[in-house]
Amino acid sequence: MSSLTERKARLIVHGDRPYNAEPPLDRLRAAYRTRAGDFYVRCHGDVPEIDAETSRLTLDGAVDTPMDVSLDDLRGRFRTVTVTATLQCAGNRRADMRAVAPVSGDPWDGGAIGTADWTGVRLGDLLRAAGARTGTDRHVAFESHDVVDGRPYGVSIPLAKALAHDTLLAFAMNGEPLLPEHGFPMRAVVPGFAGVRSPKWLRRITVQDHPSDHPIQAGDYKLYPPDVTAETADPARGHTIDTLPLNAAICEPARGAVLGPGACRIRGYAVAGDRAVIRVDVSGDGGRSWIQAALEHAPDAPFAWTFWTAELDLPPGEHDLAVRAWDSAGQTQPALPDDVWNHKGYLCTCWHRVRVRVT
Ligand SMILES: Nc1nc2c(c(=O)[nH]1)N[C@H]1C(S)=C(S)[C@@H](COP(=O)(O)O)O[C@H]1N2
Ligand SMILES: [Mo]
Repeated sequence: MSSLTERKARLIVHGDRPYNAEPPLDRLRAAYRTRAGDFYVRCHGDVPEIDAETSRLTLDGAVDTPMDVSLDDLRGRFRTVTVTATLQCAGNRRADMRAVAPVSGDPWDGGAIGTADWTGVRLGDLLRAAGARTGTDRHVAFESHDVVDGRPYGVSIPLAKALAHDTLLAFAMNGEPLLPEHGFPMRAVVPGFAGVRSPKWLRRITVQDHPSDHPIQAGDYKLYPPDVTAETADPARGHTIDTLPLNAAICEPARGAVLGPGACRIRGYAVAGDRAVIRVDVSGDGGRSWIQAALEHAPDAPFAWTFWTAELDLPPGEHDLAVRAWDSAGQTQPALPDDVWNHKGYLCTCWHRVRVRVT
């Protein structure tokens, strides 16, 4: 395994403590399954160092039989499965919103996203084995080993999502143990939901009748209307960001690229939360006309992104490339950052635009 310093040097680093970084978009687009060292890192506190031999996981709350198990017990007791899924930060593409007005948080480009084969056990298998009591307003709360503002990182998901087939407690990414910055020795993977709901360095799971009251769940990661400011935001009225909306980005060519004349190959990704991407349109004239891209998707991976490729013949001059995807509900993306702007800079899903010059 490479060192953290070596891995950092390959990424665009937004901050060291906490450590936040994303890959350049052309490298992101180079492999359908993102190499662990190229996978964006989003941390709210310091990366904890955890001993996999002694580390334990607790499951308590509204269950018949609470559990307190080592990671070896966990693997021994439950079937190991692999799910190909995309993980995306709710702040992905936030940088594009700054064209409208300032936003809080790191200025992520389109690289706060990645796709991997996640191997672990189904969270639902644990919950069923423990006799989790079902009910309409039940939540599964998580607590992790890292500390954010004096409290352990904590979030929750609805029980129904915790019981879903593809929701995992993962210990491997693309067949290798998780890297420390991605949650070693074990994290949750909640496909289709914002990355924040997939806690890394997991230590406790609680079944309860209310969402987690940790600040990350109760205060952050809420979607507000554009007239709400940091001063007027009321978390109780903000929408909790769980399922992610449709999004797409152009990964190649890069913004500001200077290209030779002739056929220009445009490549990127599209992702649709818990729906499927059915079509991707690419424009060479800022959205006045569109052509359809060819799509590439892993079979049997409903929660993984779609790679796409299109070719445009561009005459000499400046050109505004744009992309928009369509999902299985026939919905597409808003055109402008003005359409999606919010002061926290979440869910930047407007058409991704890249200006290039052809000489
Ligand atoms: N314990 C813990 N889990 C966490 C976080 C964190 O700071 N601490 N960040 C979350 C956020 S906001 C995202 S987008 C994903 C990022 O996962 P990655 O760093 O493996 O890409 O982890 C989530 N899980
Ligand atoms: Mo995130």
